[in-house]
Amino acid sequence: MSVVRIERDGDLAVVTVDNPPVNALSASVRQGLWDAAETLDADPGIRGVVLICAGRTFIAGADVTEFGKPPVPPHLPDLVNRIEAAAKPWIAAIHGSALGGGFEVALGCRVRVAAEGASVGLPEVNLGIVPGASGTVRTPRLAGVAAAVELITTGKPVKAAKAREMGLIDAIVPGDLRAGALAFARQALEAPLPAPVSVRPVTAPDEGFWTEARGRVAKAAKGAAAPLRALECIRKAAEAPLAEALAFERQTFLDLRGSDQSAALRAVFFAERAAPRPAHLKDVTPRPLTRVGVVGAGTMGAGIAAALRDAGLPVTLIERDAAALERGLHTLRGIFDGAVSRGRLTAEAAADRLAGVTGATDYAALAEADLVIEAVFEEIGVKRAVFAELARACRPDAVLATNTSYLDPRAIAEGLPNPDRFIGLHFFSPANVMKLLEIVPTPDTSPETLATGFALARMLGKVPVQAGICEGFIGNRILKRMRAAAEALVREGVPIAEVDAAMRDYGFAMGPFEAQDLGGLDIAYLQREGARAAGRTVPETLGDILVRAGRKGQKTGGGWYDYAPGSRAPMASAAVAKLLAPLIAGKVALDRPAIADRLIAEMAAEGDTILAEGIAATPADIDLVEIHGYGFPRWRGGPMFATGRRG
Ligand code: T1G
Ligand code: NAD
Repeated sequence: MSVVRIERDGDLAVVTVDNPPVNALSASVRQGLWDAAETLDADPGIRGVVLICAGRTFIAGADVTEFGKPPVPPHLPDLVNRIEAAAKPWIAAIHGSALGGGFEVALGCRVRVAAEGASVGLPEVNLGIVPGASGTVRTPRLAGVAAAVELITTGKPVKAAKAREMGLIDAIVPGDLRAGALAFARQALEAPLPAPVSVRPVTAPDEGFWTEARGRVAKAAKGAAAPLRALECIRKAAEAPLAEALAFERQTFLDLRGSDQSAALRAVFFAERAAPRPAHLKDVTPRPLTRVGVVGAGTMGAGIAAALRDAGLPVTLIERDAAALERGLHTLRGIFDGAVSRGRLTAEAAADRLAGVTGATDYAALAEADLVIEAVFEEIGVKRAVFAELARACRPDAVLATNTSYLDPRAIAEGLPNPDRFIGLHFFSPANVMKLLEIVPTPDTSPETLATGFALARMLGKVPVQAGICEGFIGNRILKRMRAAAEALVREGVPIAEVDAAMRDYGFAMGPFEAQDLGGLDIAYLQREGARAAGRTVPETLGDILVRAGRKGQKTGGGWYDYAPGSRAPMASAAVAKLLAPLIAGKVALDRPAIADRLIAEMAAEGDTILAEGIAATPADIDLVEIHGYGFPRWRGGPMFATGRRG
């Protein structure tokens, strides 16, 4: 069947794009739309055209898979112009998402209407590019420069109601979109139509506007190039004639499309979409998940419970006693209240989230749970005791999961009846925010249980990555290696603050030493001490010396840095310099890019080892772990991509 079809409804035509899954603008869709404009312009029985899409969404954009290939005409900018120039006016009827080139096609239409749940956006900066078919030029003419800057430099889609307020769409159509759009079109054709978007005037803001916008956009971009380039395009659109602005946008688009950043962001885009549905589980049906239990309501347990509630799942929360349960519920309330005060959640929604949590100290409350996630203290004895309780209280087919960071899941599951339903689900802190979920099967874990882990990730909107069993799984293992390399640099004489600054310059929000001061140096220290107590040789680290001197990070007023009371601003520490002086070789001159290169190379080298051992399946998985669990700059693609390991 054709990807673009024409039907007639009296004197109106309905042009339907049907190119699953997301109606991307492949060459055949562009050609089909072009032909439709030609056919309908030549049809004397037709007065207007409604453009609508089949399936789950309006046109979601250019076909990203075509980016590396030679362009095939008709080119999208020409198509948008062709639709705008049609003798019979086109009306876009939007459902799902009109994104990127999809929204640009809608910009070529004379009028835009949308279904209630629809959203529109120009997400190109997320792919390291700018809109390439007049988005930066037509949007300011349609909705003003400020709205265009917000939409294009953030790349965030807006919902129909907000799009209507911003002037991006003309009307919201309740009920059946096709019928509503046809009725709207009939009425609109009775009066003079609004001017085509490209001929509408645009008001150029003053220099102060651009200075402020540049500062704000640069800060949010954290090193990504596209948002600032998009801003330049919008400025050109506001100040130069139409043709010049269109040419400038096209050139910027072509420049960026071939850039390293765009290649990295495209690789991340496809890796993220592949992650939730791994090929080896294609034919495996996950267990249904309707009731979930969480044991332990500390930092992680409360965060996991919040994530489950955000996805609409009822949660039973188990603690060891009433006081601990009260503390846990208090933490959980704090998470939802925080979302309310940041404007992310209404007070009613927060109350509803909390009402869906049942607290208990008796495991009998878990009798009906489909899945229970354990998040108690990181001690093998405590965890084993919890799983013994779960074995007694839960259904024999309930999936039982541990959130352990470092313990061997096989040891935790020892003696568990039906061990095929056991699995590691490693969330990251804060668990309701961080997107990464490491999924760790044991040799006994059944494919259904594994598939259920991935199904859970999909429900929670997480990025799941399967990891094999080793100390620290994928992410913490790489973190450990990177931290050791950072300490090695300090031993060679690189100042602590230079290491952190190098990683911030690279694109991380924080350097490795600042991050340890924030999280606390004691956790890793205790783990090393545990290993030493168990008879393993663990050489003394610089971090050990600091912890023994009482410097555990911000919470003790100092770690790698000093902190003034009440301040989070790191200050170089004379005390640290003195403690570490005997171990520092001298002073080496390494510039910041060289420092970052060295640490990224170490991360990638650990990635190689992890792949060789089969702990991770692909380099892309490792990159997803670093981007979604450890703040690796997305536009660099991850350590494996950045070091050329992804072909
Ligand atoms: N091109 C090709 N494939 C795409 C695609 C695209 N634009 N968008 C999605 N897919 C595939 C995706 O890989 C997956 O494939 C399947 O569709 C379902 O996606 C000139 C330069 C529309 C909100 O950035 O945001 O236009 O894994 O799992 O959750 O200015 O897809 O099934 O094989 O995400 O329902 C701008 C990106 C392009 C939109 C639907 N557009 N897509 O979400 O499904 S640049 C975008 C999305 C551009 C012009 C330019 C989402 C969605 P598979 P999914 P979903
Ligand atoms: P936490 O100390 O904040 O919370 C642990 C909670 O478990 C406490 O509320 C405690 O009362 C409860 N608890 C202890 N024994 C229990 C029992 N027998 N029955 C019921 N509840 C019990 O610890 P956390 O930071 O939330 O870590 C929990 C687990 O998550 C650990 O295995 C840890 O390694 C792992 N983890 C932590 C992080 C992190 O960043 N904090 C990240 C990933 C994984």
